[in-house]
Amino acid sequence: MAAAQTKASLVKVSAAPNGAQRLTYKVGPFNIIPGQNDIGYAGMDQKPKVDGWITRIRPDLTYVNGKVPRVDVIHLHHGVWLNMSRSDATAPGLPERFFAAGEEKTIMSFPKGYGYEYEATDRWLLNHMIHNLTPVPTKVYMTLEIDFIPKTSAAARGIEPVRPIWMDVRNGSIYPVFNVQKGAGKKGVYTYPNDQPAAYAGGSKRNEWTVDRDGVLVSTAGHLHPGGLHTDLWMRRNGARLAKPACATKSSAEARKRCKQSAPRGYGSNAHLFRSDAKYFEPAGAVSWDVAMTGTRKDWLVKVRKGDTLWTSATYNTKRGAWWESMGIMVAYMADSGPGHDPYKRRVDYPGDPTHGHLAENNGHGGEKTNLPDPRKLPDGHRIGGGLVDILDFKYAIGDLSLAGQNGRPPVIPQGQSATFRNLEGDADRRYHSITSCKAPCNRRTGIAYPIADGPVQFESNTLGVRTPAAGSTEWETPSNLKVGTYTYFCRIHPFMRGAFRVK
Ligand SMILES: [Cu+2]
Repeated sequence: MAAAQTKASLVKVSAAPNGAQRLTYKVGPFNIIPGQNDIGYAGMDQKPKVDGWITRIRPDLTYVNGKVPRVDVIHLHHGVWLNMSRSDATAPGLPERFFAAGEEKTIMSFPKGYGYEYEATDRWLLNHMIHNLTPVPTKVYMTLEIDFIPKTSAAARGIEPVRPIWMDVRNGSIYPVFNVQKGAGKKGVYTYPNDQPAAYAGGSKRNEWTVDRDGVLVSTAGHLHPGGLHTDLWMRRNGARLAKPACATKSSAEARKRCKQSAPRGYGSNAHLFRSDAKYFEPAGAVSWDVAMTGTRKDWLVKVRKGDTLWTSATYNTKRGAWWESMGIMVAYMADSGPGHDPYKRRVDYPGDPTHGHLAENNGHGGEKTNLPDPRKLPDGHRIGGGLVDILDFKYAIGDLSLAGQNGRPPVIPQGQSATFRNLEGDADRRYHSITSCKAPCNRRTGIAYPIADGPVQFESNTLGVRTPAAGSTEWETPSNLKVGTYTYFCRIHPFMRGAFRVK
């Protein structure tokens, strides 16, 4: 992991609850090249100078002038903060992943009396994927707002340390993603890995972790991508059964109802610990980053024992579209001791609250009319047979809806043949593209909710580029079994890029 030491600076100090100071650091600036969508690493040369406790972290992204970029322009795909001085509990080959954020910008906070132990000698590394949805270069800072209690402060007395327990349906992968097909699962709802029998194909179950010592889970919240509905945290204890309180014997209807509601949830030896719900502010529903995840309540506190299995799953809506390169992550924080509830004796999976409200940077929803043509109504373009469609300078060379004349018309592929798309960008290691089917006419204004991968016939090139997070190839062939018709598509990475081809 080669990383340039990036400048970090403390830009603000203010008061925070429970005797903490709120320290705002900015890291960067990062030069964001046109269309960038790669993964980088940055050290942090400035952070608290004394040992202490971190009790809350809020991530953000800003331009050099301090403004928060619109999410349909610059997108925080993810930031993962690594503590290089410790090893990760659930993936011991990795440094400790102590905090992560995606575009939903979940705020992590612990109940009073718990904190992430910080040593001034800890080395931090930020793994970041900042995505430029446009061809316009810019500079951004990542900001990290930390509630910090120095060890010498009176407020530090009695704080119990917590460890991050990184639960992830693709745990251990450098780019832990999976694909969700439109229409997959049951009744438009798809849960990974439950609905994907080949998820781990004989390998270890990446979504599971065997608890390594007794302790108490103190908080968690999920991370999903657009289309995501919820992540769930479960626990399995060999031989354990959920208590069945004798609710029927209660004297009143009210008492019976209360009794049922507080009974432990789950099945077999599996106790349901928490569901982190995606609360969409997005008017179009579960299709964009205009969302907040719910986090556990302060009184959640779940006791676990050495040898228990924690497992997680991620659920997506598949009625509206396909969701390529999706994630399902749930970082839980665990203390070695303290009071807690037995999830086999009583219910612990009470709904939590969203960690924030609607964010103004999510106001560009898109979907308004534009001057782009409806490709179904255009005359035939070039007859390319099984030929090539090159992608260069953020354009599909033929069939791009932004082009005039013959080149802007849908090229014609004879039925039964395949044309080949090639990503010819000079910096294809940082500028990736895709060919992703969308519902015709697919010519409306770009925003966080438009276009989406909602083509009635699904096709997907995967991310064309040479290294992770791209799929490793710069070429993709159109399916040879397409029926006669005009097919519209977009680039998932730069959704202003739209095109069409015609099968005849
Ligand atoms: Cu692109």
